[in-house]
Amino acid sequence: MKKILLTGALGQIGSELTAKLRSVYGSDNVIATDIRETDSHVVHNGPFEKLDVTDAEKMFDIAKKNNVDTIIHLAALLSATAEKKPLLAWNLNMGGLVNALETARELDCQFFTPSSIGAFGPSTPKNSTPQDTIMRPTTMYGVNKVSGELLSDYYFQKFGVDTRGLRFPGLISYETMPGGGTTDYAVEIYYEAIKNNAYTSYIGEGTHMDMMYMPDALQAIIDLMEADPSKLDHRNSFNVSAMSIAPEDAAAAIRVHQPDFKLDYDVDPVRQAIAESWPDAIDSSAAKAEWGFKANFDLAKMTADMLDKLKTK
Ligand code: AKB
Repeated sequence: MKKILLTGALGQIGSELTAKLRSVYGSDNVIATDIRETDSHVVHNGPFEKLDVTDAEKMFDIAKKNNVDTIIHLAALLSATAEKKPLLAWNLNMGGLVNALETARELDCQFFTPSSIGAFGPSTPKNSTPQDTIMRPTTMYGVNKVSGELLSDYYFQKFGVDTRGLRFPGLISYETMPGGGTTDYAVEIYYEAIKNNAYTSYIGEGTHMDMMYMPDALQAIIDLMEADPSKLDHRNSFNVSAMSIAPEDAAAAIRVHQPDFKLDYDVDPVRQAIAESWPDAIDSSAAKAEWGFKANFDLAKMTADMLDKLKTK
């Protein structure tokens, strides 16, 4: 049975991953941490500690005290916030990562951290973006993600730390809102569809980006962590995507349920430029071949589930 330390456990991925891991590995075996402490199931339904990931000593102490054998490091600033505060992003995203990798090295832990489609840049092939290709991002977030992939590979090659990672697309979910990302519109559009039957998109018409529904993302993390290491040619990080959509595609999927749903645009130049520097559609075939990645939700199935869950919420 794994004993897992999670950072950023109150964030969009963390809040749902904590619950999922607790259901798979047992509540006491998942130690959730975050810089904040809120009134959440993450805090109440199992071990929780407040942790600023730039505090290396505290991270190490929590991991050692709890005898963890796995670290899932999620705490990071997303692309749009990182573009506004590049130095903070460098210090937090890279400082937190190196602290988490060092803790994993010293305590001999398995390690997971997400990379992103943001690791690619304008010179990367836009369609069927290969697993191994040009990576020259033009955002601070992208610089952090490429550096993180390389650093994670380095810890595997140099120190034998069992590092693994996924290049996540935009993640769509109904439990916790994302914050500060470029792909956040694809979550907001569903909330606004329920509240106002209308949405004004800050991402322009025709701008395609990869997306995935949260249940598929959580399963992908668990499947990769459980994968036979002898089958992994890659480690940090695997392309994974379930769909490539533009705002009008999400709107069309919503109109199947709400025919009068209205979409208009008020494009934010900063987030639009970030989106245009990323691929339109990445190729997940290495993840499929090496550890059996599979997405169960396409746009239509995800839209039906999102609207249903948000109505109840
Ligand atoms: C963002 O938009 O910054 C994230 C990502 C794709 O990494 N959702």
